[in-house]
Amino acid sequence: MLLDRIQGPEDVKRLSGEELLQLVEELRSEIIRVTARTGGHLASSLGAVELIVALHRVFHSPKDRVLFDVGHQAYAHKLLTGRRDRFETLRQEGGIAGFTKVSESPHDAITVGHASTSLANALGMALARDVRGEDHKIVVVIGDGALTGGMALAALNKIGELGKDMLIILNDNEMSISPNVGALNRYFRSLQVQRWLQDAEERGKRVLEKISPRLYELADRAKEAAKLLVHQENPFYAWRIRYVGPVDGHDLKGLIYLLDHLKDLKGPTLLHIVTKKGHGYKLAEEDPVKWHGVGPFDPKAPPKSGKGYTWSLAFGDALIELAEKDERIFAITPAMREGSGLTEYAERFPDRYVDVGIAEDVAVTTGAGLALAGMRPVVAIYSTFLQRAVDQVIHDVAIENLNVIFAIDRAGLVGADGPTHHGVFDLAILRAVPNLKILAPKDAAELRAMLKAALEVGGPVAIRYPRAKVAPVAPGTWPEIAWGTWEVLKEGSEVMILAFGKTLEYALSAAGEDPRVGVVNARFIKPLDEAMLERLVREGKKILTVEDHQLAGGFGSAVLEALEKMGLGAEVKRLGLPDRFTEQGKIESLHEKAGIGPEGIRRALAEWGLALAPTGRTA
Ligand code: HTL
Ligand code: MG
Repeated sequence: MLLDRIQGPEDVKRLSGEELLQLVEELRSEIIRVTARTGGHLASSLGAVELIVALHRVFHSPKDRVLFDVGHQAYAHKLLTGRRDRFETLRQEGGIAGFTKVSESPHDAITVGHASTSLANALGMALARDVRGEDHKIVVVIGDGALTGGMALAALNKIGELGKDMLIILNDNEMSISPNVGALNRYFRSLQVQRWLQDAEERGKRVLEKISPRLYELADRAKEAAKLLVHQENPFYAWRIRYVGPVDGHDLKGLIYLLDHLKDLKGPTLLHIVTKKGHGYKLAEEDPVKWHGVGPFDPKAPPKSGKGYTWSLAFGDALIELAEKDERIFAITPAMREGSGLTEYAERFPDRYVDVGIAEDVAVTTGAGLALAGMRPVVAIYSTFLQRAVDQVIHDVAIENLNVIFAIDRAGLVGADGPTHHGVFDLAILRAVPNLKILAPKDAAELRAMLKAALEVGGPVAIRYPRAKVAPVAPGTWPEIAWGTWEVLKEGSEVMILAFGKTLEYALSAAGEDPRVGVVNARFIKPLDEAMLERLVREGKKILTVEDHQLAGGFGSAVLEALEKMGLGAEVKRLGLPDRFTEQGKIESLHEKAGIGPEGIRRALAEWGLALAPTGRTA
């Protein structure tokens, strides 16, 4: 295999034109082969193979800086920059990351996983380069989805003003995870149509028939086209960013030619390339949404449809039933329709649904606007991405105690996506915000009870649930929940474990049948059930808190603060995630490592002299 000879980008520069094409094929096979075993962002990475080969052919990483936005499309980059040997470990515990990561390779210019950060990073690097009088190139690869983020647009605004030398490659596949949204996106579609029509005029109607994937088959034709394609009228014109495109992003020769010509231009240039998500793998091309991020699969057969019932689906189903009865319900997603379980809702209630793009800040403040206008918005958002909208929660929603419900998905450790995606800061952040209530259901029925209660109680309410399966409940199930109360699942004579969500299972499993150890479903994180806490402490029970969240500022901290406020002395132990970033791995294994799984809970109990047999019975 050619790939065996590629130790680094310099080796890409030695290949012949024929070999380059072969390299592209080999990269695709390798990405499919490994992703089938590890799972990962297959469709995005397949779509960027030609671009990445062209980049390493023309630029000199790591001297030249190549920044990948989100970093989920960069598998070919990993394979070409000395990580072939370790590629098998992609997304595995102890293995290489699914995104670019500075500590992993000098060729990874940024550590990333969240969208829209590349351009501001590039601006910083350009400022540093220029103040030091250095001369390396800066190249940004950003998807059409990532370009919907405010941070990307704001950085472009500044890059244009300062006229920084930089090549920005817009990798446009018309897709975010689901079909992309936004006015810019619409504009790009019209540009493509214009381009095709132009071609048709120039070369006769027959060209239209083969709206050709090989727009630049011949180098001299590319030259012509490159001139032609520098549009005067484009959205970047006002920002003083040179715009070139759109061109075929799977035409390797054409790309190399263009990059070679654009690389020395002064000022910022945006090259718009058009690619197909999943390119070269039929199943992924046909269903890029499903193949955006996949678990392990059989390369010859599509992954088993559906991965069982999840918290996301339980939320989506509940919201549909609520929306049927209450016309004020309005669902908002920042580009995560499928992941948040809103696919069916979006079909059923298209006029009470909005995908704002990869713009969590906009999602939250749009919720504020809807609430001010009398609606009952539900912002469906992953814990990790809510980090992007902290000020919007505080400033736009909480100050006026607006009726916005936050359905916080993927709370806790999320597994193979690793530290950029773990949802382990939401409690620490949200607990500090006045007016905001924070709840965590133990099952799908309780999630429904909480949604209903949140609508009744009003004001901002956050409901957090993990990336996990959950048992479905029958439609029409709408149990009541007494606001602010915890629930004793099992009495214990010596220790009460306070847990919620995912760690509740672990607590129950650790406690087993031992009569000394009880378990409480601490489903209200704010407000806490202070009455129950007081009762437990007055009965002389020791308190063990367990949370799938950072220890700092989390639920255990809230319990300690409440005890201090109530002037109650109690023996308390807290289990949670330590003060460091948790790496990628299998969720349950990461939980055990962090000491919040059943074993960790047993160990903590043992420290109190309560040795339990592995089955949970008294030893
Ligand atoms: N919100 C933020 C701030 N960051 C991320 N990463 C997401 C949500 C979730 N997300 C991805 S990849 C992706 C989203 C929305 C779509 C990106 O679309 P783009 O790239 O057009 O930029 P493409 O996949 O090649 O089409 C991940 O979490 C990996
Ligand atoms: Mg895209």
